[in-house]
Amino acid sequence: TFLLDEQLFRERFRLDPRLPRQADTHKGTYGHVLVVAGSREMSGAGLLCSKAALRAGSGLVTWAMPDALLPALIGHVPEVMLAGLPGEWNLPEAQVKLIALVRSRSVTVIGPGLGRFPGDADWLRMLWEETNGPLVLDADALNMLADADHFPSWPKREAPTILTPHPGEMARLAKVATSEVQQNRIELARSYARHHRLTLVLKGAGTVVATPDGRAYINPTGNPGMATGGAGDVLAGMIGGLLAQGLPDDHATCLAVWLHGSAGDRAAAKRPSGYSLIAGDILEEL
Ligand code: NPW
Ligand code: AMP
Ligand code: MG
Repeated sequence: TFLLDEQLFRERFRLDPRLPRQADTHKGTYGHVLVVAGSREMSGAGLLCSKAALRAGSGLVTWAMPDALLPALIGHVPEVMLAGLPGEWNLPEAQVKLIALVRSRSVTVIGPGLGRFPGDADWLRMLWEETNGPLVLDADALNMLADADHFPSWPKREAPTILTPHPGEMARLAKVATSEVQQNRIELARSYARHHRLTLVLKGAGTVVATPDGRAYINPTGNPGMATGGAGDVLAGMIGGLLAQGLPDDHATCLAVWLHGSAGDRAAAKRPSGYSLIAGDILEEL
C-alpha cells in the first residue's frame, strides 16, 4: 500500500509533471479519446467528461451520443468532435457505428450520464469485447456491469480496464452495503481488482487506486468541496486523456486521481467557505 505523493510519482513512476511537450509533435501524437456518455437529462456529464479528457492533454476527443442530442450541443463544446448515432444506443445501426468508433480511437470512456436502457448489460458486453484499447467504465456503465448476469465469465481483455466507482456504485458491484464498502475500502478495492484483473478506483475522501497486481495507492489530495455533481465525470475523462497519451494504466490512473484532487484543492482555496465549488471549477484549475 502506497501513499500517492510527489516522491512516488518521481521515483516509482518516473514522472516529472513539468516535462514539456516535445516541439516536433502534433495532435495525433497525444491520442484520441472516445467518450460514450450523456442522455437527454444528463448531457452535462458527457460534456464535463469530454472537456476533462482534453484538459488532461488528449490530442483529440470524440463524444458519441444518440443523434437526438446533437442539436442541443452543437456549438457548446467547440473543441470536442460530436458523433451522432442513429436512434438509440441499442439499435443495430447505432451499434455498427459505435463499434467502428471504438476500434479507431486510442481509448474509450463509457458511462457518465448514460442512463439505463433495455438490454444495456449485453450492449456493454459487446463494447467490452470490441474495444481493443484501454477502457474506462464509470457511472451507469458500472451499474450495467453490476446487473450483468455473468460478468465474472466475460472474456479477459488484453488492454487495461479501469473501473471508477464511488462507494454507492462499488456497493452495487460487490453486492454489499455502502457502509460495508466504507468500513473496508482498501481491502475491498484490492481484492476486487486482483480477482477481476483490472484497475479499480474507489472514490471518495482518500480515493484508493487498486491495480491487478495487488498494489493499492491512497490519494491524499481532494476535499469535501468536491462532493458536487459532475466531479466524478471529470475524473473519468481525465483518466482517459492520460491513457490516450500512452502512459501505462497504473501511472495514468494514479496521476489523474492525484491531479483531480489537486485541481479541486486549488479551486477550494479560492472559495474558503468550502460550499460553492462546482465541477467546472476543477476543469478550470487543470
Ligand atoms: P447512500 O444514499 O449513502 O446509500 P448514484 P449518481 C452513494 C450522472 N450525473 N460515500 C450514496 O448512497 C452520473 O454520471 C450527471 C458514500 C448516494 O445516494 C450518473 O450517470 C450529472 N456513499 C448518474 O448521474 C451530474 C456515496 O451513491 C448514491 C458516496 C447517476 O450518478 C451528476 C448516489 O449514487 C452526476 O454525475 C460517497 N462518497 N458517493 C450531469 N450534470 O449531467 C455516492 N454514494 O445513485 O449512482 O447516482 O452518482 O448521481
Ligand atoms: P462522483 O460521485 O462520481 O461524482 O465522484 C465524486 C468525485 O469527487 C470523486 O473523484 C471523489 O473522490 C471526489 N470527492 C467527493 N467527495 C470528496 C471528499 N469528501 N473528499 C475528497 N474527494 C471527494
Ligand atoms: Mg459519478
